[in-house]
Amino acid sequence: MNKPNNGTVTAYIGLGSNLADPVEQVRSARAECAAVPGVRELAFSSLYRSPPMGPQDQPDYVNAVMAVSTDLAAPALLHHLQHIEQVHGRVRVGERWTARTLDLDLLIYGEHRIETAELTVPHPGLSLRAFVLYPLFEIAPELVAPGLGRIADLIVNCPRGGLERIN
Ligand code: A4P
Ligand code: MG
Repeated sequence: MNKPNNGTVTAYIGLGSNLADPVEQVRSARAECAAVPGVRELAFSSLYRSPPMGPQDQPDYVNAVMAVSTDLAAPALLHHLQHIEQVHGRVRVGERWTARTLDLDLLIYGEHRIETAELTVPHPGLSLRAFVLYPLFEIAPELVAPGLGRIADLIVNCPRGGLERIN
């Protein structure tokens, strides 16, 4: 499913929010991602709730993963995602892993491995994070993360923690 085809790549975007109505933040971000020129939605996971990774004095997160087909280059796609974060009032503070209205991570971009100052793909946290692996497995059970292996194998070593699917 993630083979480049005629310049079109299947990419996976991780969505997360734990401020200002997280479910609505994620739902509206889905529509905004799908509306980016050169991006088409292929699949969208269930919404999942989980306790925060990182500082514990922040609300639970709502997460989801979206598969898209895109003819945008990876940096261009990232810039669109960052713009959507800004529109959602995302404030970047000094500390890592603090509460946010919206976080959009480029998890996988076709079969590409990218290592630049602004972009690491596959996303470095992918293989350790239940809130990424479980929704990813839901929509792409056969997927292989370039350099990391099959999602189905990664998930075996990643306990769910407090991750729950939201009905
Ligand atoms: N960047 C590099 N590679 C990528 C990529 N593949 N996708 C750079 C997106 N961005 C990438 O990101 C910092 C820089 O990463 C960007 O300038 C970009 O060029 P940021 O969004 O400004 O900072 P951040 O998100 O606070 O930092 P970080 O380390 O990316 O945090 P994460 O990994 O996004 O984690 N707990 C739960 N339960 N659920 C969550 O979703 N999320 C976080 C944030 C913490 N705890 C969480 C969750
Ligand atoms: Mg981020």
